[in-house]
Amino acid sequence: MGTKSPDIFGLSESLTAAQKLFFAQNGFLHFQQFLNPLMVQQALDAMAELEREWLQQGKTHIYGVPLRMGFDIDGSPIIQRFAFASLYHEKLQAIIADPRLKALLCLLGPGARLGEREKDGMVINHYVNVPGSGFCRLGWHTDSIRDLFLGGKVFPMLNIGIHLDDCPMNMGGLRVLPGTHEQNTLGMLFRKRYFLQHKADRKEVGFDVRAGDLTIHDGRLWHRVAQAPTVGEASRRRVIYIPIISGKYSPKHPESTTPLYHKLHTLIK
Ligand SMILES: O=C(O)CCC(=O)C(=O)O
Ligand SMILES: [Fe+2]
Repeated sequence: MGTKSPDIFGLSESLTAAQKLFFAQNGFLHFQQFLNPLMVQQALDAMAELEREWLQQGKTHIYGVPLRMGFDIDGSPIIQRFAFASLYHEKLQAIIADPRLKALLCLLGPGARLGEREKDGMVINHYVNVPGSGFCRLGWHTDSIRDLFLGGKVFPMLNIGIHLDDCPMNMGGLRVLPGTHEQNTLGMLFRKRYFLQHKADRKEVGFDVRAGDLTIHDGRLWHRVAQAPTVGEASRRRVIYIPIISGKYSPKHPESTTPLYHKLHTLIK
């Protein structure tokens, strides 16, 4: 098993030199209580409302990105991966508009912005361990592989995670390989078998996450989501992801076509 992440920082409106240094060396940071319990509950309520709406409307894609469908503990249908969620709910929009998130932009550099309309926009992942559940873990990967796959060039990007459930390290959850954001292209391609490999790495780091915490990782960092050791309610894990990107602004729109990457991804998972 990996070690616990030793560094937890508070998020104020600007980052300290120590935080920036830790990020440069390790490729990730963990901040406690970005959202207070009331804000977490509002986000969960918004997510549930949006889910009801999208299921009722029979939506399968948002801005060309496929929704991942699954089943809850009681057998009812749920959405396990939302895309562009902030564009469809004002409470989720408010999270992306929180001025404290701006403090994180400096980690990417000049021209950095929150990708509300780009990539997959605000993603929400909903993992739950039920017998036969298809989405209770995620194999080793980097987020930047998409760029390599789509265009051959990696554009710098970061991913902010806003965690909506408690997830101590012994309940599974996010695992990262510190420092791997600095690897060469070969390392990014071949260190692990993309999405197929789930085994713990000796050097991986996990997090004792409380609902409301925020993590941020470099898109080139190797990471995975470990499966909860229990089934049912205790295994539920909901996380909002927001990309930080730079470079040419390339927003998607409701009629955007499905990227090839997502078509293949649906096949291998
Ligand atoms: O759920 C998480 O914490 C990580 C998800 C992830 O790595 C991804 O969706 O690319
Ligand atoms: Fe990822």
